[in-house]
Amino acid sequence: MTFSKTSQPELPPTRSRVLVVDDDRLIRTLIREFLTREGYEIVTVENCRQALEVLEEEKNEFKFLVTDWELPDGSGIDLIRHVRHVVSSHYMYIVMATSHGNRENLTQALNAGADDFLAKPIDRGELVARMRSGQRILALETRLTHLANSDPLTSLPTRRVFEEMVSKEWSRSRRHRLPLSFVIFDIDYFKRINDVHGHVSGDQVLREIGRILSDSVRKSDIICRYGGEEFCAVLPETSSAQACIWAENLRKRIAETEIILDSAVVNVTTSFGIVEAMAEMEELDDLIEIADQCLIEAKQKGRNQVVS
Ligand code: GH3
Ligand code: MG
Ligand code: MG
Ligand code: MG
Ligand code: MG
Repeated sequence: MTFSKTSQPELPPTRSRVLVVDDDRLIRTLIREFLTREGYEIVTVENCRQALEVLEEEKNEFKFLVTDWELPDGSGIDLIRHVRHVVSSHYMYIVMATSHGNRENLTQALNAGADDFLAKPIDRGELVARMRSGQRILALETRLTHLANSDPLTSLPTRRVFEEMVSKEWSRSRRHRLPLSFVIFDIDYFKRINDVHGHVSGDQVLREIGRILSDSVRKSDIICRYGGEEFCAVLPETSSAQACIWAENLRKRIAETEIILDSAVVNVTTSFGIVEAMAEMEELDDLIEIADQCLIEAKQKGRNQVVS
């Protein structure tokens, strides 16, 4: 059997942020130098208190934590335990760096939640290699999260993720008394596309509509493929009048797009239902129900239009 010579797969360039916790200034400087050269973004702190402050503020930003064992105001072990407890939004790769590298300590650090162990004095090659091993785990996690959270056909967020995000955004809008609009749209006579051009072409049309939708929203808007040929958008800080203008533009853009299939070029139209969230509405289902009524009306009035 022959093995490929390149043992390290090429990793994408990274701007991953690393939190380094060590009371020794020389160590902090060394790690910063070694890892900055590799493209990492380094934040250094001297003790547990500062580490917690930084994590609290920018919890979601750090992909790595490299911590010392003995810190002026506590132990790295407790810090790791705490971080594992509070950071649940993503996986943080944790490396314990210490000169107490005996087997017992190693076991204790791993049991507390560390992923890896780095012996002091710090060797550049070893540090970089251990970080790279962490990158592999994190890349896998990112891929799995994407797979679990996105519709395989259009890559839009799934309905479950959409509902979670909408619920958070809706609470925020209520707190700040900001408008929020819900838009649902459905492809007109989509069954015909499948019947005339086949299911694969139907899928191509859905992908193209998903792409146009993604391309038509702001970062703060929340979108998904809601069902077979139905899509949704939640537009924060947007009144129903503003949402109608947005939907009208999207409707036109879709109608004007020539979708190139394997055997033909087609145009499709879409019908829209829009509702603005009101104080008396309590659940997403209330919004969907009213928007759905508007969508049905748009269909009855002849399709290819927006009803609010
Ligand atoms: P209307 O204008 O009233 O919306 O008519 P329509 O034909 O679009 O609506 P209908 O609900 O009768 O048909 C929707 C079709 O969408 C039927 C279903 O087979 C198709 N569909 C649902 N999901 C998919 C999918 O993932 N891929 C493909 N190719 N077709 C799908
Ligand atoms: Mg120390
Ligand atoms: Mg339809
Ligand atoms: Mg229908
Ligand atoms: Mg439908």
